[in-house]
Amino acid sequence: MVHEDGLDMPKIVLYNPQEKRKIRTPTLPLSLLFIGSSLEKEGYDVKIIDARVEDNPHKMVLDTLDNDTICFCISCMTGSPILDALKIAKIVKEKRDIPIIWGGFHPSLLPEQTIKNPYVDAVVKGAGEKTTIKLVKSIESGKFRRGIHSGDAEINFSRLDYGLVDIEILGLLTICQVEDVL
Ligand code: B12
Repeated sequence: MVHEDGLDMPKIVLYNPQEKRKIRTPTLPLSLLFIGSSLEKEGYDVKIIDARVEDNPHKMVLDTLDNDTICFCISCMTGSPILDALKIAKIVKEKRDIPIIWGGFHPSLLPEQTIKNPYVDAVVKGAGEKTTIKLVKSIESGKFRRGIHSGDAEINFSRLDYGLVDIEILGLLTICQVEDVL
C-alpha cells in the first residue's frame, strides 16, 4: 500500500495458526479481522494469513515479509495451534528480526508462561484493537517494550472451561513444552 506522500505504509502481518486436524467448515478469523480492521483504519498495510485454510501458509508468510514489515502478530488458542504458531514465529525471526506480538485466548490465559518463550516479544492480555495500535506505534518510535501488555478489556472467561483444568493433565501442548519440539 502506498501512502499519499508516495511512501510505502508500514506493513503488519497477522497470522492465524494451523490446527493439527483439518477444519471441515472454515470460519472467518474474527479475532484477526478485528485487530486488522483497527490497524487498517490507522493507515497500516495489513495482511492476514489464515493457516487453517491455506495450502502452504509458511511460504505465504515468507513471501509477504519485506522491508516494510514492522511486526508479526499471532492469534492463538490453547492446543495444537501453539505448535504451528511457534514454528512460524521461529521462521519469521530467522528471516527478519521484527517484534512478534501474541494475543488471543491462550496468551491471555497464560501470559507469564507465554512470554518466557524467545519467539514471543509481547503478549496482549485481553481485547487487542487499541492496544495493538499502541504497540505498533511504539515499534515505529523505537519505544517498544518486551513483555505482557494489558489489553483494551478483559476477555470474558465465564465459559472458558479449559482455563479451569490442569492442561498438563489433559495432555495439551503448552508453549514451554513445544519449545523442546522445535
Ligand atoms: C465464536 C466462537 C467460535 C466459532 C468461531 C467463529 C469464527 N468465525 O471465528 C466456532 C464455533 C467455529 C468456534 C470453534 C472453535 N472454538 Co471457539 N469460541 C467462540 C467464542 C464464543 C467467541 C470467539 C470470538 O470470535 N470472539 C470475537 C473475537 C473478535 O474476539 P477474540 O477472539 O476474543 O479476539 C480478541 C482478543 O482475544 C484479542 N486477540 C485475539 N487474537 C489476537 C492476536 C493479537 C496479536 C492481539 C494483539 C490480540 C488478539 O483481540 C481480539 C479483539 O478484541 C469463544 C468464547 C468467548 N467467550 O469469546 C470460543 C472459544 C474461543 N473457542 C474455543 C475453542 C476451544 C474452539 C475450538 C477449538 C472448539 C473445537 N473443539 O473445535 C474451535 C477452534 C476453531 C478455530 N481454530 O478457529 C475456546 C478457546 C479456549 C482456549 N483456551 O484457547 C473458547 C474460549 C470457548 C471456551 N470457553 O472454551 N469457536
